[in-house]
Amino acid sequence: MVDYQCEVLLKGGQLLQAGGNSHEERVDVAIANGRILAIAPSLSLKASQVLELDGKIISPPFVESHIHLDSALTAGEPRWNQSGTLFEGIEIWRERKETLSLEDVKQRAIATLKQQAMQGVLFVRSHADVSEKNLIALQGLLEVREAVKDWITLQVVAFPQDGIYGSPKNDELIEEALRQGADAVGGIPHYEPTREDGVASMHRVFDLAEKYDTLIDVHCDEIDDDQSRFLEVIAANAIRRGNGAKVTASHTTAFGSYNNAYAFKLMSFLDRSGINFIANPLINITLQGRTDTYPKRRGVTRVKELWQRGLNVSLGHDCVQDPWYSLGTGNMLDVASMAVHICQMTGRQEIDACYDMVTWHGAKTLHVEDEYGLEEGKPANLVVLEASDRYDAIRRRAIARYVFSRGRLIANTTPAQSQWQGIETPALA
Ligand code: 17E
Ligand code: FE2
Repeated sequence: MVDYQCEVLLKGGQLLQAGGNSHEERVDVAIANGRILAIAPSLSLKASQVLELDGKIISPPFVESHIHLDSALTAGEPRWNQSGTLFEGIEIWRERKETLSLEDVKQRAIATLKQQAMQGVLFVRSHADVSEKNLIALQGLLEVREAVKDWITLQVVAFPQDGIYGSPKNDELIEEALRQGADAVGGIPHYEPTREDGVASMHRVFDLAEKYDTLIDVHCDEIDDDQSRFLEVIAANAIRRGNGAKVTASHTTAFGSYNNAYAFKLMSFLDRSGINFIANPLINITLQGRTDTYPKRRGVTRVKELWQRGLNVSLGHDCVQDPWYSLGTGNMLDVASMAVHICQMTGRQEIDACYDMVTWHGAKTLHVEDEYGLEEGKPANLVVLEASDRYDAIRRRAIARYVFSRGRLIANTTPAQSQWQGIETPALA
């Protein structure tokens, strides 16, 4: 009988390091009992499974820090978003959510999570619309969180899509969602009936987070209006309460439209607040700019400048085939690639940073850093990518060759092979 010392031995991969370049030297990684047992240039351990990686990169898993799983896979139901605006999307979803059932929510959420996991995503933060009279979206996603916990980590945000003060019952519903166990409290200040309501909703969100000890993730200033200024209310609350690390401002697309005099002042408050940011470049570039003629704004927050100042920025898909965005695959390299383009992060370190925004930075946003990363003793969550470094991974949308979750191989993908069948070109003399 063979006496195995580990379950899996990955041989000759390049380990990605947080904030740095790929390791030049190749390493072996041993997995045992669901955890990373050892990482060293060469390991001679008996393993039940040995995989030769031949220089492929070993990455910590992708982190999807912003998605709506309750609406995923409903594009076209009951109708297509013809204007392409956020607001038509909200109206279509309002009709679709009348017909939600638990089964419907759970089936679409799990199908989407599987699609994500097969592409190396093992940590997900999803919003659940709680401005919905029976809290079915929330209940469905809380059940899914439990059902999938052995292979993917799901966080659920209680998100009041129609505004906390948009209808009389919504304030009660969001609090009930926190009692039922949502991980984070959300908001949508730019869609509250008045500016004052928007400001009040932000104080309310911080009070609720304190009362139920949850994280905060607000859809904030998701509009091209340069007068939409709720981000400052979030920053001020985080500074006063000292909880910035647990607070996230999602979208903040209006920040791309603020005048620089205001933006520079705001930046120094953001520095002090230490809050996290999430941009959703696929969705921001399509939903925003819709009221412009030409020149047409990009409608994305100041990702490059926030990152340069050392603030934590991560990236999300936001949607996979829903009323706001009919495309989407769950692949985080699509998101990173779009960020490279619309945020103009084409410098070499900038491209690498966009990769980090869908991995380490996302883990920081989700507040799961303790269980995240490629270190001995941590849970063996990792992805082997068919790529030689981060830049190569983004450029070619490298496939996730092997996905390990809690030490188990949960998905593998075989590369497509193309063969040249055309006319041979004679070599030049
Ligand atoms: N709801 C919202 O307010 N904003 C979005 N981008 C999506 C849903 C997808
Ligand atoms: Fe969103």
